[in-house]
Amino acid sequence: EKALLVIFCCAMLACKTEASKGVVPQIIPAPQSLQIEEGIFELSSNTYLTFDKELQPAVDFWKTLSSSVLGSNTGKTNEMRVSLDENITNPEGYTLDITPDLIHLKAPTPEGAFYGLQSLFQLLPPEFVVPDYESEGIEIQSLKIKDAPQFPYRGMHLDVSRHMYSVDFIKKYIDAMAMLKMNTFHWHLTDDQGWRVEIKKYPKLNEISSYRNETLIGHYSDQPHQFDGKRYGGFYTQEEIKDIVDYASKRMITVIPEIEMPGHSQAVISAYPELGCTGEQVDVATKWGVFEDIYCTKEKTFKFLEDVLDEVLELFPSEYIHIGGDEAPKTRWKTCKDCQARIQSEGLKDEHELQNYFITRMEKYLNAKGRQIIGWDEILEGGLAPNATVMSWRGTDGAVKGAQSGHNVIMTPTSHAYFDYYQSDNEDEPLAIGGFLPLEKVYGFNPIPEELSKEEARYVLGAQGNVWTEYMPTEDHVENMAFPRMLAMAEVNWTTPDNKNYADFVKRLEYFHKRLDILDINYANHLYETKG
Ligand code: TNX
Repeated sequence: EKALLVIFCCAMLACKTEASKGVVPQIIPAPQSLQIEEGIFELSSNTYLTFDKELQPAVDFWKTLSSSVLGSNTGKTNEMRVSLDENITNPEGYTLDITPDLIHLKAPTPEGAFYGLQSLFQLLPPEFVVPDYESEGIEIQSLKIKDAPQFPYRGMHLDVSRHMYSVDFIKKYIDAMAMLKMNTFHWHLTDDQGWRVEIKKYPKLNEISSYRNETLIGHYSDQPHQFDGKRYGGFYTQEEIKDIVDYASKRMITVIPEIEMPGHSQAVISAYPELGCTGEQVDVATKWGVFEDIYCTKEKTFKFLEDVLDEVLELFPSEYIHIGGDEAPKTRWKTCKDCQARIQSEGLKDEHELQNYFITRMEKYLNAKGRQIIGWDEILEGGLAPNATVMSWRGTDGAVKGAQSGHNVIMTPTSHAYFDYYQSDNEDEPLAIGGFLPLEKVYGFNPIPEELSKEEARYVLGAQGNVWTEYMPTEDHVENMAFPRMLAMAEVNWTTPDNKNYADFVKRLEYFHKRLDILDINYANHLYETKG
């Protein structure tokens, strides 16, 4: 009997040690420093929450996440305190100290507090977000985190022109970004294959430009496709857009709209042929590619674009407006009377300088309204608009040129940031646009081009994952391409290179699968060993 008792006591002790460990921290993106301490904090409905009112926006969000656990705040067994600390120098930084009696989060801004809460959230069991999740007390490991992002711009892009996705899906995408401490959603709203934003002044944009006579583009385009008579597409109403922008801002995410010009504008020209060079009617594009019918540089076009932007500015309070600028073939401009007359009257050398005239003119318009422009690296063509930020996608040359001439740059090179590329060479990979970008390569990305000096490197605002959707007709498919590469991009942007480690990331990612499952995110999960 004595022996049994000894065994029983040992077993109890073992249990106790097990319990005193809490959930091992598995945070993505990895914090700058994390130190495990002795003891466990037990989070429950008796945890007393206090906060400085300056940080209220972050705390409000926490309450929506955790209402089932932090319901009553009556018993006061222990405390969670969110306090303002203006000594933390990075405006998005925070410290998180967890001891058995107190969770103490300190931040200089609501953003910093929000990221601290996201880290805390990742210390809780993944089931925490399941409605009605009941817990007598969630054990959290005592620890000290000191954290701040490496880059101020941490972006994800989504193309909704080639295929459109529901408002709920856009919110789900934003939720995932927020969890990963990303802060910018680049919303690619217009392209040759469909116009997706409601514009009241030009109703044909939504009656005609928002729909095409073909459901599928991408790989289906080479095969004969029977048009079933139903138009395909749609657009987001201004009310829906306002709702999304507000939803994102509660999650500390800025939504930057992209309105493409002068290229990728065939959908517009299908509704308003007079804005093109030939005046001829064209259809909303049903295949992927680069199209020659682009905006003409006549006054009527500029008036149209200014009117459109006026409505766009009402919907999007972002400092930046993305005006495209990529892949604008000059074929039509070469033979267009209006464009040639413009070249003459402005004393320009050629059509490349005419592109620069176009972008600079739109920049002036937006600057006068207190906004800044971002353009793809083609905006370097024929000279760079004075205040523009360059989004560098064709390698890093654009970024190097931009930064060396004192312009801000955002890194999205195809080599490391194109999530429409294949992510594995498994045979069951769905058909993709080509290119090969496995998870490990995304993870290894250093957004600062080698050619830049320390001084010049300051112009690199950060990096962004791009999700072009020619080959992604469904929301499930988008998720499969975006996850887990989005997680790697989050760590590229947040974590300094000396704190990055791919093997460790993969371990944390495997743990993260449970979270993604609970959030019903259709991630690809066979990507960690790369063959090619
Ligand atoms: C080029 S990247 C484009 C997009 C396509 C993408 C496909 C860029 C600025 N333009 O229109 O969707 O390639 O990867």
